[in-house]
This record gives sequence, C-alpha cells and structure tokens, in this order.
Amino acid sequence: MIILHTSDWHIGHNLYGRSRYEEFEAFFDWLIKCINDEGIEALIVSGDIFDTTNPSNRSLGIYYNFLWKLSETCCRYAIITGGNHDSPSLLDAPGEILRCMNLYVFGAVTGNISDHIIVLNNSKGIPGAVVCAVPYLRDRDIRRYKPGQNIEEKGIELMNAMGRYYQDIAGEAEKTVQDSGYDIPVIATGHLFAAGGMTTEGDGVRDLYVGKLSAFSPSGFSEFFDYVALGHLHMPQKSGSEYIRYSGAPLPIGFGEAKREKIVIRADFSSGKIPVLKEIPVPCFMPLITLQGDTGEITDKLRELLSSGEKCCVEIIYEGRAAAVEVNRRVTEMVKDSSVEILRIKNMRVAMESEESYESGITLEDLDEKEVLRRCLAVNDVPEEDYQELSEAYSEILAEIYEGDHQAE
Ligand SMILES: [Mn+2]
Repeated sequence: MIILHTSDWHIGHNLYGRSRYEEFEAFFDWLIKCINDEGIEALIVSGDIFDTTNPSNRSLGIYYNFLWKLSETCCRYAIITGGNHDSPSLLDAPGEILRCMNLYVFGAVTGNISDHIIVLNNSKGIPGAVVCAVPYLRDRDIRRYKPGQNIEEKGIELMNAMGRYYQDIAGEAEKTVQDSGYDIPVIATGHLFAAGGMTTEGDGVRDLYVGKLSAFSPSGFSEFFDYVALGHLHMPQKSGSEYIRYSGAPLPIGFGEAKREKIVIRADFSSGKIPVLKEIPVPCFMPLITLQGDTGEITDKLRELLSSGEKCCVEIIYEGRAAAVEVNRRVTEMVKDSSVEILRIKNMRVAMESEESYESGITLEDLDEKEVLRRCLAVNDVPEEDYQELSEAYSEILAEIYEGDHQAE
C-alpha cells in the first residue's frame, strides 16, 4: 500500500487581500500528476482543508474538482480529516455521497470510535492497511465541562482526553487488524500541536488551545501506530520519531516561510509495516519575495527583480528615512504593467519610533489579535497585574469564535 500524506491546504487563503486561487489550482494539477507518477493508492489529508469555516464557492469548486480528478487516478482512497480552520459540518455535509467514491471525510469526531476506522484494500482486494482517521479534537468533543476549573486544569484534562482517544482508537484498530486476518500496518491521523513542534513568524499557525499546556506529547500516540500523519504545523517536521510526521502546508501561508521547502510525504508499505518514506518537494507556484532596506536598496533590488521578468509577489520592509508615501509612489510606478505585484509596504523606522498606530501607518493587518489586546490594555491604563487574567479570558473568547461552527444550522 502506497500512501501520500499532505495537510494544511488552506484553500481560499489570501495574502493581504490578494486571492490565491490560481496557485491552488496549480497545486492541485501538480498533485494529481504526482499521485499518478508515484503510484499513490491512498491520499491522507490531515486537516485545514479550507482556510475559513465558510469558504467561497470558488474554493469549494477547487476542492470538489480535485476530488473528481482524483477518482480518475490510480489513487483508490482518500481520507480527509478536518482541522481547526475547518467547519466540521461543511466538510461532513457531502460525506455519504463521497463515501460512494471511497472518499472518507471526517469533519469532527462522531460519538462512535469505530466510525473512524477504515480498512484499505490493496490492488488485489485484500486488506492492505488500516487508517484511524482522527480529525482535530475540539475541547467540546472529548472533554466534559466541569464548573470551577481553571485554565490550567482544563488544559491538563484536555491533553489527557486526547491521549485516551488515541489509546482507545488504537485498541479498536488492533481488533480490526485481527479480524482482517492479515498483519497490516496501522496509520493514524491528527491535527494538533505536538510538543517540541516548530513554527515560524508569520506562518499562519493559529493557537489551538487556551492555557499553557497546549501541546500534546508525541509519546501519547500508541506504539501500535506504524505511521502518524499530522497536520497543523506548517513547516514539515518529525515529531519525536521517524514515523510521526508533519507534512507541512504545500503553499507558503505567509512571507515568513516563503523560503522554506514545501513537501508532501510518500509512505510505501509494500515491504511490510515499516514504511519507506520519501519527501516529495512541492514546486513554488508563486514566489513570495521580501525586499528590505532604504529607498536606494529597495529600488535596486526591485529593478533586478523586474529585469528577471519573473512573476512574483513582493513585501517591502522599508528602513529609510524618507516619507513612506514617497517610497510607495516610486515602487508603484516601477512595477506598473509588470509581472511583479507589491502586496504590502511596512515602514520599519516609524514602527520602531512610535507606538501610535495612527501616525506610524500600522494597520490592523500588521497586528495579531494578542497585539491588539495588548495595545488596548495599554491605552486604557489597565494595571499590569491584571494582564494575565484578562489575556486568558480573551484567548478563551478567541477560541470560541474560531471554533464556533458557523455552518451548523
Ligand atoms: Mn493550518
């Protein structure tokens, strides 16, 4: 059985308001070709299919178009699990019809653990692998609410509940393997932050859980799993073992991770339960380039970029002393009618000298939610000893907003 592991597609993601549909279409065309070239029999997608809980019609079109094309490849199965960015009910809505095509979708956990166990048959119709398809585990799905608990206690309980879920599903999978009569590999999926995981600034990875204990120890995965296909972290990485891996996002989600290599992972179980793993690089469909310096440096680098004729998106970090409006005017003039698009200009000098957003030209897009709160507390002269409690309460509200299933009705 040959499997392809990918995650964090974030279909519909835009960069500073610029849509990226063409990049997504190019990625899926490439993925179809890759699946055929690599002889993939099952595709596993570990969460964050869409960027938001209510994706646009065009995003939905890209997704379904891909699933339709997938059915014409050598890939006989797809296991698609929801991430923290996804709406469980939106993913699950076409679940029954997709199942007819051997496409298994799990937006959220059902009450019945055995629903999440799928036996994949090999090309001869004999059981070849078992998949434990575990989507992002929401607090409300696995933990019972107890009044009076503080955030830390809730966090510990949540991590324990996650550990129990993986142990229970491993137990269930073991029975399935025994019933099959074949000694076949077991693959688990997950969308979570594993302890020791790496992120970079501006990579778009959103905090999952409230409180300090928000990382899941990879030792919580049963040894019974031969491979764990993780999603959530956008940088490809191993998590405490060769066989517990994040594939990372196929497209850079921000300028911060533009230079990092993007991959999908091929796991070949043809010679037994220990897979042969291969990282397949994903091509760059739209270079994201950061130009940093004063007016001279920026215009020189921009001229070089323009002469290469390459299509790209640019972020400018301006460190000079002239007025930002002037730089803006100059670079806008330079890229007119070219294949270079400038997505944002950040004025470093003013940003460092002044915290006042009105004067510095810092917009809401430059700040994350926590920074907005920090500024709000400072402006309102809230005493510093209250910061901790207020920011924890604020994080709880944020989690509530992000995890609220707006498509539920
Ligand atoms: Mn993600």
